[in-house]
Amino acid sequence: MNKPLLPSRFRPALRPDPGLLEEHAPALRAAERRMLLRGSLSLGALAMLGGCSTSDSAGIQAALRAVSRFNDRVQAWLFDPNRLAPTYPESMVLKPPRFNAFYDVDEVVPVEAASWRLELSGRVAERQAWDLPRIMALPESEIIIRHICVEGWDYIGQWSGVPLRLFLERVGADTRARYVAFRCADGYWGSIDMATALHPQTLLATKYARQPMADPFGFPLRLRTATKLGFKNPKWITSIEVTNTDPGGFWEDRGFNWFSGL
Ligand SMILES: Nc1nc2c(c(=O)[nH]1)N[C@H]1C(S)=C(S)[C@@H](COP(=O)(O)O)O[C@H]1N2
Ligand SMILES: [Mo]
Repeated sequence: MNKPLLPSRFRPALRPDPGLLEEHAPALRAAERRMLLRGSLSLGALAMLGGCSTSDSAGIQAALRAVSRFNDRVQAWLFDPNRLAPTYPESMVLKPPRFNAFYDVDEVVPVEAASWRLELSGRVAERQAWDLPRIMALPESEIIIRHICVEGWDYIGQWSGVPLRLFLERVGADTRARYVAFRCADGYWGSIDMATALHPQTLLATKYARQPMADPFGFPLRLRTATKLGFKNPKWITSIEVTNTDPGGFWEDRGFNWFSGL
């Protein structure tokens, strides 16, 4: 049986508003922007690409996945590890932030700080799990950036925590590996490319608006990167793996473009 290309709760073909596109214009390089404005490829063209008829939905989905994987490679190649995403004044920060998950906010199961551990695996020298006091003792950075969800909403948020680069170096991670993968207390999982993991605006966040992060937003530890869409920012992280094998992700495995960069 075919998996649906997009989860039904998402409206099709949602894009950030034109103002947002303008603001993030440096990231949307010319070729990509042209494709976005033109309204993407036609189904017919995709079907031809995959060598199937437009009535063959499995074939179309296979073709779309092939295009998406191709896009991952192009986007990774275009990604400039030194370019910073736009930042904002503190006065624009939304308090509290806007919640989202693959379930409702009243179903959030809070994580116990005392028993919480961060497991490490894959291409890392250090194998011992970290507890929260040890994480909190690490140097902290702060970012005020725009969170953009594919559902078509966004907000300015203020996150702080240890830069992921610093953490990876501290645990002796192989930073030439391709992926950093995350597993979460709620069963969610996700992964990012190493260039994004090492980007200066990528944090393991423990605080929102300078306060300890509240339960619904990923207490005690979540990823917050300035260069990816909302779903690429796992909350309630319980394990980090450094790997060369594509780890996919909860939404990525349901057809969302894996790179999903801004
Ligand atoms: N563990 C976990 N992380 C997650 C999700 C989730 O369902 N579970 N949803 C993602 C999505 S789609 C979005 S938009 C953001 C929402 O983050 P926020 O609640 O802090 O705004 O979390 C991301 N990280
Ligand atoms: Mo999202």
